[in-house]
Amino acid sequence: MTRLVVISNRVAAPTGSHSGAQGGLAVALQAALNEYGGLWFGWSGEETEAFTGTPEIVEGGYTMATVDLEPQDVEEYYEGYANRTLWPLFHYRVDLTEYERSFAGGYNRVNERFADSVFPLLRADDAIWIQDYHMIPLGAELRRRGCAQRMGFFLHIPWPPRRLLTTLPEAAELVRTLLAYDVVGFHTQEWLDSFLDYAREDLGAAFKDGVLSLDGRSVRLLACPIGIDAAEFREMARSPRARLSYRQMRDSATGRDMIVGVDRLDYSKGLEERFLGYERFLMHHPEERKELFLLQIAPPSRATVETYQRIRTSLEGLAGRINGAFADIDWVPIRYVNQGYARDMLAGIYRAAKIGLVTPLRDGMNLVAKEYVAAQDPEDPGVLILSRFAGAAEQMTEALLINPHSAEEMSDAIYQALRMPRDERIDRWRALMAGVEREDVVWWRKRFTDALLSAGPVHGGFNAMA
Ligand code: GDG
Repeated sequence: MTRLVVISNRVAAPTGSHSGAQGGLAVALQAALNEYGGLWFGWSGEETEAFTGTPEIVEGGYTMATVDLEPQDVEEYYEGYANRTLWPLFHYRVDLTEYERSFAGGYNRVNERFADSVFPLLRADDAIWIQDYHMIPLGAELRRRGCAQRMGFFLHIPWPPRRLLTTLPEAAELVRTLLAYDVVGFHTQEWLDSFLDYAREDLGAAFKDGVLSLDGRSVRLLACPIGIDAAEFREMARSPRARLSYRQMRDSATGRDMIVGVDRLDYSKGLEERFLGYERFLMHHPEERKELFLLQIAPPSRATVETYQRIRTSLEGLAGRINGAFADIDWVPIRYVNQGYARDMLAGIYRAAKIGLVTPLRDGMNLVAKEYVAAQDPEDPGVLILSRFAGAAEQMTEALLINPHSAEEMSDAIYQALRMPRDERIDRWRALMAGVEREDVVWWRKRFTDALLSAGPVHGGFNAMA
């Protein structure tokens, strides 16, 4: 039987536990690998003096193989090219993008090292699925080492518009490496269209029936929105720990309505704009002030990168200013929390919130929006307010869709959500939940792997840099 090999920057141990603090990608892939069995390869998250290339192996529901990286690798590949070049650029933030040759060099070097390390672990009939922007050139590196297996790549973040991508000195080279894959997947048609625009206009690629052709290679492009493990999440929302956190939140709310936001502390998530929109609401609706509060959970991420330190400082200032301006002895408008919570506790917190405020400025998909929906009480569901610029907005059209840059739109949506009759909340929630259940993580995984498996074995000879 074909084995699934997943390769991504970070991997999660095959423990099957739901209580750890994990990102959306980790949860989604664990669900896929547990069902399939297989191999998950990536960076251990650890540093070593001298790269050995020999993976450490952990066996469980699937096999986990990880390698340590040298400090310079981490600096140039992870903190540099991945987090300071590709992440901001692909989230349309040219103003925050750092264009350093050393970053690009480190990125290519580490992808070569990953290829060297994983290549001996591969079997002839594996289907290889490489994840995300850290590893765009890995497929090309594997092909160079003689890898003829079926290979797919999935991008978890947006693909930027052509005019923005052309600011990247390595753009053409990077895009050409994607031709090493048999299937390339994006969350939405919008990201796929942006990719296609660049490939056609700048590289002269042809496109017909979902297949992109360039330099004698053909790649199937797929819009394939990721979902959550909806059934698991719904169950988790009813678990004893979720009930406990639900009860704790309701008690501490003392009859007030809660708005919840849950995001990694990242500038793409629009946290400052969210606070400003909420402030606008407090200014425009003084009568509502003490009837609600905003709980913003924002565990720090990428804390060694300066832009992330800046956003943390700026948000603390903003929360302090808004609380200073509006708080009373018995009420604080924003509860701003910089730590992570176990997933089952999060499920209880989502369920206790009358409004889920998910307002990224740009987001590949956004799983929090789907988790919020899955955690609701079907008899008395809360309202999802969702940014038009999250990939999730393509599917979740029954949410209150807003432009997160507009404080007024956000304020109006909060008001509408608070006033929304129960019947309308139920109608919207049912439609949203049906989508979350139908297009869940298993659907996503199948859609992608079906396309990958039907690609057929590869006819070697790929050389992207030639
Ligand atoms: C990238 C793309 C795309 C958050 N706080 C805690 C916690 N989380 C979990 C959430 C959710 C996940 O992290 C976040 O997923 P998102 O999708 O919202 O965002 P990114 O981390 O930026 O993920 C994104 C995703 O990849 C998948 O393709 O949707 O667009 O940017 O699952 O629940 N989990 C726990 N404690 C927390 O405090 N346990």
